[in-house]
Amino acid sequence: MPRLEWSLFPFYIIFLLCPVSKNKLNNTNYGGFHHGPCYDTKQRPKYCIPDLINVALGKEVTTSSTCGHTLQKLCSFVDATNITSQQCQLCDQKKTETSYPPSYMTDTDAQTCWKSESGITYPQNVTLTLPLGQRFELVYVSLRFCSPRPDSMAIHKSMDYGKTWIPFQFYSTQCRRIYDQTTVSAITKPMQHEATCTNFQTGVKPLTKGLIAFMPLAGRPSARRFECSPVLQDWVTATDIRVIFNRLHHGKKMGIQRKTAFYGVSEFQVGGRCKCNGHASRCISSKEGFLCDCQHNTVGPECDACKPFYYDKPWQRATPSNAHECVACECNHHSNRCRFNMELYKISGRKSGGICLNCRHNTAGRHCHYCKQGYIRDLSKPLSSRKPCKSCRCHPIGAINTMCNQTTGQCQCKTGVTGLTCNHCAQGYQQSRSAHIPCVRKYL
Ligand SMILES: *[C@@H]1O[C@H](CO)[C@@H](O)[C@H](O)[C@H]1NC(C)=O
Ligand SMILES: *[C@@H]1O[C@H](CO)[C@@H](O)[C@H](O)[C@H]1NC(C)=O
Ligand SMILES: *[C@@H]1O[C@H](CO)[C@@H](O)[C@H](O)[C@H]1NC(C)=O
Ligand SMILES: *[C@@H]1O[C@H](CO)[C@@H](O)[C@H](O)[C@H]1NC(C)=O
Ligand SMILES: [Ca+2]
Repeated sequence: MPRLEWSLFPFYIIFLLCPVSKNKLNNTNYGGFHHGPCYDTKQRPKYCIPDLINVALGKEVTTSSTCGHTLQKLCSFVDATNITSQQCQLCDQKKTETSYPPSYMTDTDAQTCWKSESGITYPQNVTLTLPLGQRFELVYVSLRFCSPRPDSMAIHKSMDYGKTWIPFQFYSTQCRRIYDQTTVSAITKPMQHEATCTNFQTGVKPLTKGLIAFMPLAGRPSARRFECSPVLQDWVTATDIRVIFNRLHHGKKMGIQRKTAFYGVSEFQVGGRCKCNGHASRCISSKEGFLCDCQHNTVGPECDACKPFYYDKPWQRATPSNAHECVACECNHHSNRCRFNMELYKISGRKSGGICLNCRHNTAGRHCHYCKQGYIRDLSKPLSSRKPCKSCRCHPIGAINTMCNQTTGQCQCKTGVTGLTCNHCAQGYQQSRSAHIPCVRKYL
């Protein structure tokens, strides 16, 4: 794991979340003991987010220009402050020692450096496209240069895997001229999901190892309440990042010649978190990319669904005031399948909407909480036992059918028949040989 630029972002990492309400949560823990940031010390579910990771690491960057197709001379500075410390190198892709491929931007080595072709002049541009492979919530995009930083540069993002692009941030010494944007110093609420242009981080010095770091939430009014701001959650979400270098610094005074100047990047980092909807504190690298380690009985690549049988409440994103854990259906251990019903959920005062399916052990009902027809509750056993119901045992000849009154156990007897299970003739009746009319009136 490469070192992240922590020192730059301390103010940012500690952003406050929405105030936690005093509502007592009473979530039942259905499976074992829970550890980690998604549960509190009393085992109650808690809003949690995954760690920040460099999601660009090892990813392939596509560039519109890389030096060395043909032999070229590129000049850069050795000393960040000394304009006479210029040194020139040859770039030639035929040899590894003189190649500067795009993979050098996302490796773990700060010394290796990608270099564009030299002699690119405005309005020609150089683009870097970085597909992230999935959706992330971005905390920063940073570029470490091995050339002077660009005079004008734009960062765009895509949320649909590169179909459409949205401007993320502009950097320019001349925002109006290059990007037709005003130079913005403060971001107001209505424009907090819009790109702005700044001349910050555009100076020619340091001549080498300069940094451009963009933090999509920095200075946005709702950043402190990020978890409660769908606008900002959307704003930081991206599947791809594109950087467009629009104009180089150049000039005799600075000792930079157009012919040998280039864009060079040694580290392209994107700090991001997996999108787990507040239900995971880590995400795990797999063949399919990063997958959330979902808690709170959720599943899915972004913990965006309740796991099977946890359908008593509708799925919801967690917030700092309510973890919105998925809750198991209450089926008294007689079913492991259920479905959610919104009507029932509303009628219950938004408490419970699960309906158990295929109740076993002769049970029936939404919660498998009573006995099916022909059975009566065996009060000597708990409802959740494997035999909570016993057969009515209605007499096959004496009773009309196999069903009995579920509170009293009384079977429905034929005329002249009596007893709980309809097993003998009533007073004034005597047994016959007919199965249809088992008891007939006595003739005195
Ligand atoms: C929490 O739920 C349990 C049963 O699940 C109940 O006994 C307890 O009284 C509840 N506590 C509160 C504070 O509602
Ligand atoms: C600037 O670099 C040049 C060449 O490396 C060196 O001769 C000169 O002394 C340096 N100047 C300063 C002020 O360090
Ligand atoms: C980059 O330059 C190409 C042609 O050189 C142009 O078609 C494209 O629109 C430019 N892109 C941006 C974002 O300026
Ligand atoms: C069951 O028996 C009780 C008590 O006699 C009676 O009130 C109830 O109506 C009976 N239930 C049915 C479904 O017949
Ligand atoms: Ca590198």
